[in-house]
Amino acid sequence: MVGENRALVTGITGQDGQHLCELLNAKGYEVFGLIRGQRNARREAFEAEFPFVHLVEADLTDPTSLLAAVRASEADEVYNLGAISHVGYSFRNPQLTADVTAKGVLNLLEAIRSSGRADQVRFYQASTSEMFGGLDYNRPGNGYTEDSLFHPRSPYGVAKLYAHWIARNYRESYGMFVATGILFNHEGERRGLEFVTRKISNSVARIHLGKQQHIVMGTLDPKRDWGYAGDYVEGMWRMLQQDKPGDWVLATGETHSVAEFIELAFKEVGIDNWQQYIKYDERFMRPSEVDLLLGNPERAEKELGWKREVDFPGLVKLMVQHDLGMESASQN
Ligand code: NAP
Ligand code: F7E
Repeated sequence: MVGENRALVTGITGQDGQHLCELLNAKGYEVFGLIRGQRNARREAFEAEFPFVHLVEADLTDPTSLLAAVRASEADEVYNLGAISHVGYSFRNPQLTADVTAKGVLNLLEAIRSSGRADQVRFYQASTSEMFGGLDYNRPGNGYTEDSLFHPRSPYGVAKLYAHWIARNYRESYGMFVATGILFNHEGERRGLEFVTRKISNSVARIHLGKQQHIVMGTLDPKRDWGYAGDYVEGMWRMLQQDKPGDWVLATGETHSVAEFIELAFKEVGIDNWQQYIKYDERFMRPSEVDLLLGNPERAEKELGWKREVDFPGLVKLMVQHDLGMESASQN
């Protein structure tokens, strides 16, 4: 049976894609998800967990495949979550990052125009706090807003800034319904293990269970505005239900250091002297770092009626408890 609303989600196998497809399914959408690669290692597990999603084979770097995906889905909402999203990796593979994270958005917007569906489609672009970068001169005291100055500090941040502006340009030039969500870090039990919060929650669970001795880390000083991914996909959806498209920051309005995350995570398993479990490796350092991110979600709270529910201690607890369960059940 075909539902009333139809959504196409790129990056559906990623953290946000999984939360979003669950949310859309609960709201009665027919959900289509882009899957890439000849044999994507995530496909089998994804199909088992989300049998309601229609997977469409396509790649953000392949315009022909995107046009076919837009036509096949006949979507009225398109969420562009697909990206090379790891900041550290983007320094090692800057050209691939530009091709996927920057030009991929252009390819998708052009596919929508070529399909003749530009007037019917509402488009969400996954913009990021990494576009602000976080140098002293552009940092407002009460947090970055939709109007703050951008100064990206990584190939990822630069690629996302192009994506952000080309999305806005298609809104202004062609009158398309294009919304951008400038999202600050959001985490949870579905976060990839390559990101710092999940690396910590998983390692703490493993240390507690005697499966691991140390966590090998880069700098513990940077501060981030960390929220829960489940709360943030609700904000994405709300952006596409507005009368007019726009740009909205989603953030918690609080900032905490990597060290604070580690401290709370260890507390969750009854360990206070966490420093003895940390080892340093410069492999995890970046050529340029974003020292402090703090968002101001006032516009989203006022216009979208959105507010994060999970707070920082709640997020750390949720992630460590999830990983304790997962690691207890696995032999490795
Ligand atoms: P993620 O877990 O890293 O997922 C990225 C997704 O992009 C994966 O599904 C991946 O598919 C897909 N992808 C990579 N290369 C692709 C390509 N060439 N063609 C099509 N798809 C491709 O990211 P996330 O945390 O869910 O974030 C979702 C989006 O929000 C991303 O655009 C990210 O940059 C942005 N964002 C995230 C945060 C955050 O804190 N999480 C904050 C602000 C903005 P495979 O499974 O095939 O690898
Ligand atoms: O790093 C430091 C690292 O990789 C957070 C992406 O979703 O959010 C994310 O980008 C901080 C950085 O996230 C390790 O140097 C120390 O200061 O978890 P992360 P990120 O770079 O903030 C933004 C909003 C996005 O848009 C991105 O897509 O932690 N750090 N030691 C480490 N980071 C990692 N990954 N691993 C370490 O061992």
